[in-house]
Amino acid sequence: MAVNGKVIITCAVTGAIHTPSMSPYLPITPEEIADAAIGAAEAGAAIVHLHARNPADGRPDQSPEAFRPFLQVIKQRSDCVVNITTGGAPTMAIEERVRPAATFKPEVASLNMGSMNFGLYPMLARQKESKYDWEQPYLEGSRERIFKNTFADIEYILATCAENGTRFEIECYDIGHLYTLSHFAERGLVKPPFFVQSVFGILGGIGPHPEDVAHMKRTADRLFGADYRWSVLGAGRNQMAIAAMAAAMGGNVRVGLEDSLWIGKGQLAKTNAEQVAKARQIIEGLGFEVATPDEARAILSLKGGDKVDF
Ligand code: KMH
Ligand code: ZN
Repeated sequence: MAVNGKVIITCAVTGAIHTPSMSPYLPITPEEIADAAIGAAEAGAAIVHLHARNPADGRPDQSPEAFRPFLQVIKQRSDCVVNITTGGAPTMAIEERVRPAATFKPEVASLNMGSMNFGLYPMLARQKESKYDWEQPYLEGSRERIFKNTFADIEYILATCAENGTRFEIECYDIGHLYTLSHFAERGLVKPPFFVQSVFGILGGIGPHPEDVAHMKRTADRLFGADYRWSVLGAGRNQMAIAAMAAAMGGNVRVGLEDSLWIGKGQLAKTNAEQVAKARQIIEGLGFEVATPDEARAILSLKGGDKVDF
């Protein structure tokens, strides 16, 4: 799976899962998001996966205006591949979610392959105080919220982004999502090589057990053969174990504070770059090399960093 022994590290620097009270190191402002992305790229990430937040209170913000300032800085200071979320946050409508990718036409955008429960509320138990009033209802509300990605939603994102030459980080949180990808591939709406980001350990999706990782790969191998590039992300404390498992099996790896705030047991990561460096150590320890941005572009058939609209 790792093409010529090159492993693509994606770093997801802030996301919409964690809230500011959980870690003082979570990037919030455009400056913090740009610095985090550039630091991650310097540490070895070929791709940065980006969300935006309202700088006043850290709330997920999917307006193109919130993305523009850090996209421009990242482009000036790094040649890494920029991947813009279309997941946004589970509280947002699909039209709002797709707007930044439609506006800026990045090389990669995320594409979530199924509707699901997305339980964030257990994290409330660890949080003594909330810095901002939106945090508690946001986390608590995940008990009854669906992260909605219907067939029509997926078609809408594909139709909006595909004409821009944007390709997809196809987020699969369960085995059924691989079959949904297969359905869209049969209809010719997604083209190989598929960049499958399999997600382990979200409450509502597949678990983080080695059997789960093996079953995900086995099923993707059967459905897509040589037509896909496999990447994994482990949520929370499973992050590095899942990365190590998948890298040993020839997979690519995603890390970053979107997926885990930790660098060790009970130890908050101070930067995204720290997690990238740790993933890099694992990859190189296994005898592989990390892919450069241009190697990632070749492996994933991307259009090139000069063909984006920011
Ligand atoms: N937060 C990850 C588990 C997206 O941005 O489209 C999934 C994600 C979704 O990255
Ligand atoms: Zn994301």
